[in-house]
Amino acid sequence: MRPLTQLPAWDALKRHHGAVCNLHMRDLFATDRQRFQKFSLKLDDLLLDYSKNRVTEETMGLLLDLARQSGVEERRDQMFSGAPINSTEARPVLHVALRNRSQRAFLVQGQDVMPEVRRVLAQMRSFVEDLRAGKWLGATGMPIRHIVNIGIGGSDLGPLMVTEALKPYGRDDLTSSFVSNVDGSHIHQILKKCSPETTLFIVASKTFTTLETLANAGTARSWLVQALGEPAVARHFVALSTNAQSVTAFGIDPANMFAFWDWVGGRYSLWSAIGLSIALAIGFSEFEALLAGAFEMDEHFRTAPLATNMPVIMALLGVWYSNFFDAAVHAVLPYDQYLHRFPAYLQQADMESNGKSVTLEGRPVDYATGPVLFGEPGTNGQHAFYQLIHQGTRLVPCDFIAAANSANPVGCHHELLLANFFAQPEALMMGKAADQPYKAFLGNRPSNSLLYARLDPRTLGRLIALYEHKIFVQGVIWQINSFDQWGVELGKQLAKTILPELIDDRALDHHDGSTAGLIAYFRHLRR
Ligand code: G6Q
Repeated sequence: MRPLTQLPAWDALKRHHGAVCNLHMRDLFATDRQRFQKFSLKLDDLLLDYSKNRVTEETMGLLLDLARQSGVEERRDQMFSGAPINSTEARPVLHVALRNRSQRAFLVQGQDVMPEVRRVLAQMRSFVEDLRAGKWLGATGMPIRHIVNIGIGGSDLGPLMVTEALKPYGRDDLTSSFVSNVDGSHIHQILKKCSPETTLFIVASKTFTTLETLANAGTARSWLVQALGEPAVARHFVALSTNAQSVTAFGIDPANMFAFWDWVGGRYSLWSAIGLSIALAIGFSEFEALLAGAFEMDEHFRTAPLATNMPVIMALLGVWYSNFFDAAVHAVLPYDQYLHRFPAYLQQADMESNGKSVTLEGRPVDYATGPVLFGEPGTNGQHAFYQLIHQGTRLVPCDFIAAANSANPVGCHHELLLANFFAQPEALMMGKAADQPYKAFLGNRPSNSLLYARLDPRTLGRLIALYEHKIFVQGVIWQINSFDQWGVELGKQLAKTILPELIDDRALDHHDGSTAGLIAYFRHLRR
């Protein structure tokens, strides 16, 4: 593979950047009345307006050349064909198979995985329908009223974000909580609200070895057994995992386990059995609508030409700012309270996938890769960090996201919200002259706007898949493996070594001075 910085399009973009970096978007709009039409894409009701970016038609042409020269199409086809593109773990990357609504086969080592995918979906459907109909009862014959998902990282962030986003599709008599942090305060606060007789615990862990999840599951299990006795575990615990052996060893009946497979990455797993908490909250047909929305985006990504391919366009704009404008951050700003966990979810999806500095061939990269992603729902963010986006010294490309229709049309709240959604990108782009320098806004600050009819399961599915594929395309261009997470694995090991040192007074001299000093002081405070 030719190194990224030696591709002809890279060089051309560098030269082009020199020529266009001082153009002001205000002028680009003034001289081209068709700019919005030229730089926007529509997929049914989902609109991406990318006209408020520091690009010309030539820029987009060169960025598309970069995508072609980087082999984006070939790599995309490899992903869909089940090739082991997660090279450091020698695994295929097939979250797209989990939401495949067609009859197409997805092959892993020559074997179609779709029958197994459908089998688990059917198992989930029957469990969800029974529980929601009050047919799956707790050990004392009471219906389940509270679901507690115990998981962390990919086994938490996706289901939590979606359950929050689709709250209007939930039921008041069936509530959900998510325990992730190993800090005992997290589970303590949640158990306080639960009654053992009506609570179902979902232990969500791909590996079933994650320390945080096992500690929380163990605490939940003791709490339940203390109240209802050992046999109650079978009615109050289910597991979502690839590791049947450890699930059984933990004491969960394998009949209550929902499987998935090592070709599903943790941060791409909400479409798998890991989505059980979502399906319980919103019902199985709405869960299927979520899958169908993602499938629509998959089909678009798989078949649309690069120039009209939404994830590809968003990815290329990100590359333009990261690599040619040295933008180190990216803001995701949903004007939707229900999407309040969307930035946190994307933080993992993006930063765990593209926070890499070694190429697929093992060479250190000599260019920037994934940005620091952050965000908050509008309008709250406006009263917090937007100041820096408007007048700070850093370039912060933003994605503004909103639905035209609210799930709760209260008074004129939605119009007020959307007035801000339109005003902020306009102000960021236009800027404002003033007598006093501190009141002046330079403008020329780029953003995308995503606008759709309403935040329903289908649209959420489309949105998540849009970002998943954007991240994929960027990883291909940066020539990194977006699907491993050795930094996370390191964390899983490190704490294990220190744990015994907190419990007894063994020697600390193998640590650096700071760590040894901190542990010694901790021991002192605990005495
Ligand atoms: C995701 C990561 C990571 C993982 C958690 C939980 O892509 O691999 O966030 O999801 O570490 O792992 P388990 O599901 O195995 O408990």
